[in-house]
Amino acid sequence: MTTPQDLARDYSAGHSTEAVLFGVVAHGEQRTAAEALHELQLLATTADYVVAGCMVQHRRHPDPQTYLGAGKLAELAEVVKLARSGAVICDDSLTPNQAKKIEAAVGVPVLDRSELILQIFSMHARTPQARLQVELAALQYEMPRLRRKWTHLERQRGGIGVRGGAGEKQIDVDRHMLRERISSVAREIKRIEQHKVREVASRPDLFTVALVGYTNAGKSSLMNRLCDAGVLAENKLFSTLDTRTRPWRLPGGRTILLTDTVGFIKKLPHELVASFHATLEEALAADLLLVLVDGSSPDAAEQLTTVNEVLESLDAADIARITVLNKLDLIEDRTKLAELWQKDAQAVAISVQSGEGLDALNSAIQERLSDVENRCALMVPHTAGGLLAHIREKATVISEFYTQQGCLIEVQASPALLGRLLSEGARYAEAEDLPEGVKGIEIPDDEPPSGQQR
Ligand SMILES: Nc1nc2c(ncn2[C@@H]2O[C@H](COP(=O)(O)OP(=O)(O)OP(=O)(O)O)[C@@H](O)[C@H]2O)c(=O)[nH]1
Ligand SMILES: [Mg+2]
Repeated sequence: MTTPQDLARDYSAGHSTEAVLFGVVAHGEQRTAAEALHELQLLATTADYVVAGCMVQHRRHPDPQTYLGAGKLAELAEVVKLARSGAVICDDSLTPNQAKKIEAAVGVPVLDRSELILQIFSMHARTPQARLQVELAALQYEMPRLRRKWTHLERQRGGIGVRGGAGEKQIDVDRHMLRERISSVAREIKRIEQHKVREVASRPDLFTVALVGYTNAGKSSLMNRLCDAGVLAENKLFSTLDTRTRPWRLPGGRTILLTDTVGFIKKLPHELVASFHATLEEALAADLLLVLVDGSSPDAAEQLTTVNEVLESLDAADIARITVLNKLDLIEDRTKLAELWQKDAQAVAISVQSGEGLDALNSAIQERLSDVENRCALMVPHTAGGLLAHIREKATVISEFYTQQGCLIEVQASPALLGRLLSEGARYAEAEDLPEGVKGIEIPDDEPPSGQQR
C-alpha cells in the first residue's frame, strides 16, 4: 500500500545517476552553458548526481508548454541518448504539465530545481524540526503533481489510459492521504515552534548577532572560528538547515550571542521558504545581521542581491546589518571586489580561513554596539556586588573604580540591561561618588538616556 511518505519521500538522492542539466538564458548571454549552469551543477553534485552534460537555450521566456522549444527538446533527447544519462535536471521550476511533456520527449525522469533543492534539504535534515519542515515542503510540492506520478507509474506497469483508470481513483485516495499528512506534520511543527519560542524568550538578554547569507558563503565556518562551535561546515550547498546559537566572547571579555542558520539561494522553492519561515524568524530575532557573501564567487554581486531580497521578504530589511565579504584568501585580484563595495561601501572583507580582516569585523561590531547602546557611569553598592559579574558579562566595561560605597563602573549597555541593573540595586553615579583626585571616569551631568530615571 502506498503511504504518504512514499509519495513525498522519493527525494532520495541521485545515487550517482548521470544527469544532463538544461536551462533557458536570456539572449545576449555570453557565458558558456557550463558557466551559466554552474550553480545547478553544484546543486546536482551535492544531491549525488553525476553531471553528464549542460545545455542552454537562448530565449526570452521558457515555452509555457515544454519549457524548451521543440527543436531544442529534440536535441536534449539526443544528448540524453548519447550520454546514456538516467535523468535530466532543469534550472527552473517546471509546471507539472511542462515536466510531463519533457519526460515524454526525453524518456528519462525529469527533475526541476525545486525538486533538487528539496532532495538536498531532505538529505541534510538532521533534527526532528528540520525533517518535518522538509517533509511538509515536499508534500506540498507533490500535491499538484500526483497526476503525473500516477501516469508515470501506470506506464511503467504497462497500464493503459489515464482517465478512469486505476490511477484516477488512486489519485483521490492519495490526495486525501497527503492532505491528512500535511495537517498532521504542520501540527507537529507548530508544537516544536512553540517550544522554541519559549526557549528563545528565556534566553539571557545578550546582544544577538545572526549570520545570514547565500548558501556556502562560510557562515558556519565563521561561527566555528569565533565561537569554537564545532558545527558542520563543508563545501556543499545547504549543509546547515537548523538555527544554532552560541555564546561569543568578544575581546575585552564581554559575551554576545551568535546565531547560524540555513542559507539562501536564488529561486528557492516557495514551499521551503514557507516551511522554514519559523527557523528563519528565530534567527532574525537578532539585534544585528552579518550578511555573509562569498567574495570569490563570480556571482557574488547577484548573490548579495538575492540575500537582500530574501531579507526584505522576511521583513528583516530594517535590522542593522554589516555586509561581510568572505574568502579573501581566494581572491587574487582584489579590484574585483569593487562591484561589491559599490553595493555597500561599509562592507568588511575577511577570510575565515586565514583570519585576515577579523579584527576589522570585530571593530565594526563594537561600533554597531555603541550605536544602539548607552554609555553611562553606574554606582554598584557593595550590597549589590553580585551585579558586577553580570555587568562584565553582558555590557562593555570601559572603566571600574572601587570606592567606600561600592564600585563605580563606566559601561556601555543596552537600554533594557540598564533598566534591569537599575531595578536590581545599581544607580546612576553622581559627581560626589567620585573620590577627589580620581580622573578618567566620566560622569555626565546632563539628563540620563531617555526612559531611564536617575
Ligand atoms: N578558501 C576559503 N574557504 C572558506 C572560507 N570560509 C569558508 N570556506 C569554505 O567554504 C565552504 C562552505 O563553508 P560553510 O561554512 O559550510 O558555509 P555556509 O555558509 O555555512 O553554508 P551552508 O550551511 O551550506 O549554507 C567550506 O568548504 C569552507 O571550508 C574562507 O575564508 N576561505
Ligand atoms: Mg552552514
